[in-house]
Amino acid sequence: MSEMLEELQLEAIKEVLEVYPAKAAKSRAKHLGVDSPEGVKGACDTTRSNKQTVPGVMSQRGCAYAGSKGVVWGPIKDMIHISHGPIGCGQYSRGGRRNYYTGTTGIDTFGTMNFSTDFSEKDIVFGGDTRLKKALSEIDELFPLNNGISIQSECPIGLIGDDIQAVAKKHKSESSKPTIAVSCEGFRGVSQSLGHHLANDAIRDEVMTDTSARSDFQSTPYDVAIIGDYNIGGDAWATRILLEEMGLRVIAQWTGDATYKEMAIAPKSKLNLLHCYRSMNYISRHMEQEFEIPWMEYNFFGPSNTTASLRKIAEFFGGEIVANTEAVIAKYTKMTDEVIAKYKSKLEGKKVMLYIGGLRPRHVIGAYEDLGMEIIGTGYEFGHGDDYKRTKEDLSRSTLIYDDANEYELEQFVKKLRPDLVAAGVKEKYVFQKMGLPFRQMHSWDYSGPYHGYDAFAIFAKDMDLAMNSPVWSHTKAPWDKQEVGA
Ligand code: ICE
Repeated sequence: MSEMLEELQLEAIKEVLEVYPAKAAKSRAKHLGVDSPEGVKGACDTTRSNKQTVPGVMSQRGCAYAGSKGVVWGPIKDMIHISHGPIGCGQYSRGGRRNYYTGTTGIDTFGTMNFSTDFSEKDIVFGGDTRLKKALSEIDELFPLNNGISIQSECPIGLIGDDIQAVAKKHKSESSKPTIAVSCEGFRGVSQSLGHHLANDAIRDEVMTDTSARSDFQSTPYDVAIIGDYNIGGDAWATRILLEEMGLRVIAQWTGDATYKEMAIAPKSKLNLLHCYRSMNYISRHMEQEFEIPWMEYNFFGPSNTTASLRKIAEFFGGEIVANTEAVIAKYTKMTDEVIAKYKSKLEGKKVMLYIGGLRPRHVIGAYEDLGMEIIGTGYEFGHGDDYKRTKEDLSRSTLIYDDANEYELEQFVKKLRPDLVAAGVKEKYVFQKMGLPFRQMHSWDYSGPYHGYDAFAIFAKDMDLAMNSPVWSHTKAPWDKQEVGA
């Protein structure tokens, strides 16, 4: 059975490549492959990744600005993040990611607002520094409770060579509030991944160095920081509940529902808990080197991953934390067993193909498997070699691996492998739904969530069941179920 699946997967790659001109086929072949838990040297070891997308191809990737403003900086709620450049980037990156926060928007929190210097032709020709200066002072006048400003560069800024660092420095000295310029122009790098890195570097240089925020901090032996949880649909809140029940104190949440101060006090943590490795491994390594804080990766998708992660975290602290953790696991296992009992019979054996950004293509596998579902294909839009290496541990069968796949490839792979569910992003959603296939949006949880932790598993299971077993699919047919007419 597994051999048949592998054959089909290899055939799918071959068919996709046949259509390309020779040069493109040669290049794309390096990004596609098959791997399995037994595979000695499979696609997870060899796949080419983090390379420039072939020009002219419809990529699903984002840009450096998306990685910095949209992903890392945007969720810090009490700062104002001004998109420096034309209006579109700020507008398109506003709100869609669903990183929840508490506070009064427009007064002390600003997460869903769009601040922009709204560039026009004149600014491109004559430079935009004056416009930026004006915007910064307007911000302080209109929103006096902001706890700092970050300037997020869009493409034109780097092209025309404005000195935003100087503007930021001047504003910082005048306002005495953090003013942080990030040169995350969209054209830099090959995807949003460089934006994560640039954003981490700015946190390292501008926030970690601000010791005033942590000078009066009272430590406890159980202080942890959640790193790389963006609180999509409340994920970080669901995570926090479990860590607190274990007896740990969460002193910072990066960056979902975070404040500037939470960013600055993280060096006081005893252990950094890293959920999204891709977007925040840089700063975790930095804190390890600079402040000697160890970091640990964990995975809160589905009960199996959550339980294993809780035990790993507890082991670090030992003593009563271990006992507390076992009690937490016992308490929730009853509930998650009931969820599995309710949904497994309807979902067992269903085949899933995933295509997401830089973490979830491996992290969510276990959650599907807890429901008896099978992952037959997965890929990253912008994962690096270390992400693919980590993916291997999560594979349970022969799996098609695709890096930086485009619409054409995904469509062909789906037609060939015929999964029961496609779980990817909004750019893919309607393509597959129109093909008559159940689909779940795995970036912003399709208006649902949270998906992290035990309670959230009930939501995840219900969402997958709704997507797969909705009566709507009896009114439409996948292309391979249709009778050929007149052929
Ligand atoms: Fe990390 Mo969409 Fe988040 Fe990951 Fe990252 Fe992005 Fe979100 Fe996706 C993200 S930070 S926005 S877990 S950039 S869902 S890597 S692509 S898989």
